[in-house]
Amino acid sequence: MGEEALKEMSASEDTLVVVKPDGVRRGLVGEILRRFESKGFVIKKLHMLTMSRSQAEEFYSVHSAKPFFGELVSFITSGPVVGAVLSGRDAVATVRRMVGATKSWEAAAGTIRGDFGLGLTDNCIHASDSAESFTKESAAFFGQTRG
Ligand code: FUP
Repeated sequence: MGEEALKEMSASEDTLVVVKPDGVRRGLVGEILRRFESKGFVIKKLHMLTMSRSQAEEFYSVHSAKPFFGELVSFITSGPVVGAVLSGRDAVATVRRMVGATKSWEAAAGTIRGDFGLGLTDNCIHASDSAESFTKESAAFFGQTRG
């Protein structure tokens, strides 16, 4: 295998995105996944579910001490969400760039949050911010699901 191909392989990583209840309610699942596929990411896992309260508390455990934790848990459990494991080059950072700033009204045009909303808690999509977060969040999200 050539040096470039080896570099490409080692740069590949996984990340988790979750289309939030507002994104699902507004019919944005296809559009959001299309952007990641068009960019070149491979969908390795895909699952729709409605999170239980305890699952949401585990998923958002890094925020458990924050004043907005209750609101976050209530919102993420308010309807079905779609989680996808995306695989590709520098996935964590690249997907975060495609997602855009947390405050949707400030997010740059061309990003998902910049193009599809004005919310904060309801900002269409979650994406892991590190490899460690990916490991924790996907365990909370996929739990015992197979494959
Ligand atoms: P991000 O990684 O961009 O999703 O944003 P953060 O980790 O900063 O925030 C986690 C979630 O909490 C986001 F969905 C936004 C939400 N949030 C609030 O609801 N209120 C706040 O004051 C800050 C963040």
